[in-house]
Amino acid sequence: MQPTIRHDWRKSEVLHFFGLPFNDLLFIAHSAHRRHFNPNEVQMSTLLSIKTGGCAEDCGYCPQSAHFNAGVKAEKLMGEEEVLAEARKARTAGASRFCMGAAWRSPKDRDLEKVGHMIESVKALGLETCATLGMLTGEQAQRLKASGLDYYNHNLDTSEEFYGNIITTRTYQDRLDTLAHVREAGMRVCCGCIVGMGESLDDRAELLRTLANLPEHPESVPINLLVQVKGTKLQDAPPIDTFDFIRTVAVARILMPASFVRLSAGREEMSEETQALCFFAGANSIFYGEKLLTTANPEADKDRAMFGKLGLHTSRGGTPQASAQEIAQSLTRLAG
Ligand code: SAM
Ligand code: DTB
Ligand code: SF4
Repeated sequence: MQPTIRHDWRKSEVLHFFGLPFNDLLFIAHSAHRRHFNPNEVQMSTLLSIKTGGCAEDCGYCPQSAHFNAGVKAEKLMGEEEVLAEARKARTAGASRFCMGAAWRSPKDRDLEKVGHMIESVKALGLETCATLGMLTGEQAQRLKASGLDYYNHNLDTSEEFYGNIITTRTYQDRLDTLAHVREAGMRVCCGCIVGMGESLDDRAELLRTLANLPEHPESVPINLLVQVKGTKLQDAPPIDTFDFIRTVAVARILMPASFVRLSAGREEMSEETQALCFFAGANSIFYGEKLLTTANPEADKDRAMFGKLGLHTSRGGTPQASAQEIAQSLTRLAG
C-alpha cells in the first residue's frame, strides 16, 4: 500500500495524474484534500513589499528586476513603523499571516538586522510571519529564526531544465541550498512555482515532483499564474490554458496532500468560476488584499463576496479529516 506522504514520486506517476480525464483528476485531488483539510476553509496571507525594485537578478517574469524597464521605481527598505501600520491593517481585514517581500538577490547582514526587528514586532501583533528576501546563508537563516520568523518563501518556480531560460544570474542549486538552510534553521518552508512562462507540461510535472520529493514537503505551496508585466522578458509569454492551470493545482494537492496549496499571483485575471474549481481541486490559501508586491490583486471586498457565494471561510490551520491509512487506501483505489 502507498503511504500517504511520499517523497519518492516518479515522473511517470506525476504525468499520469496530469493526463487523467479532468473529472477523475479533480475527484482524486478533492478526495485527498477533504481527508486532510476542511474543504470550506481557506487560509489568508497578506503581502507587503518592504523593499521594492532595483533587484540585481534577471528573473524574466519579474517587474522588480533592474535588467528590465517595467516602470517599477527602486526604493529603500521601508521603516518599521510603516510596516507595522500595514500589518495592523492586514490583521483587521482578517489575514492570519503577514508576508514581507524584498527585491534582493540576498540580504546584507545590516538589512537583515532591521528585518529581524520588523518580524519581532509583526509577530507581537499576533500574526504569523513570512519573509522572502532572496538567497540566505545558514547563519542568516538562523538569525531570522531567532527573530521568530515562522515561514520563509523561496520558490523553485519551474523545472531545473527550464530554469536557465528564465533566470541566468543564479542556479537551481542556489535555490535548493537556501531551502536547506531554512529547514536546518527550523523554519517552515513556503515554496512553489509560476506557470504560464512558456514551460512544457513536462516542466510542470518535474517541478511538482521536485517539491514533493524534498526531504519534507513545503508546508505552503504557492502556485502563481504568471502576471504578464509590460517591459519584462516574459511580457508576451503564451497564455496557459485555464484547465492546465487547474490541473497543476490538483496535482500539487495529490502529491503534497497535507500542505497548504496557495492560489497565488494571477487571481486578478481569473474568473470566480476558475477560482472555485481551484478551491475544489485543493487550493486552500490565497493572497488577500488589493496588492501583491507591485501588481494588483482582487479587492478584499470582492474576495469576501466570492467566499460568501462559495460558502468558504477563513482558517488559521488545517484539520485532518481522516487517518493516514484511509487516505492511502483511497488514493490507491482511485489512482489504480
Ligand atoms: N527576491 C526574492 C526572491 O526572488 O526569492 C523575493 C521576492 S520575489 C518577487 C518572490 C516570487 O514572486 C518569485 O519567486 C516569483 O515566484 C513571484 N513572482 C515575481 N514576479 C511574478 C510575476 N510577474 N507573476 C507571478 N509571480 C511572480
Ligand atoms: C509567491 O509565491 N508569490 C508572491 C509571494 N510569493 C512573494 C509574489 C507574487 C508577485 C507578483 C508580481 C508582483 O506583484 O510584483
Ligand atoms: Fe529579484 Fe526576486 Fe524579482 Fe528575481 S523574483 S528579480 S530575485 S525580486
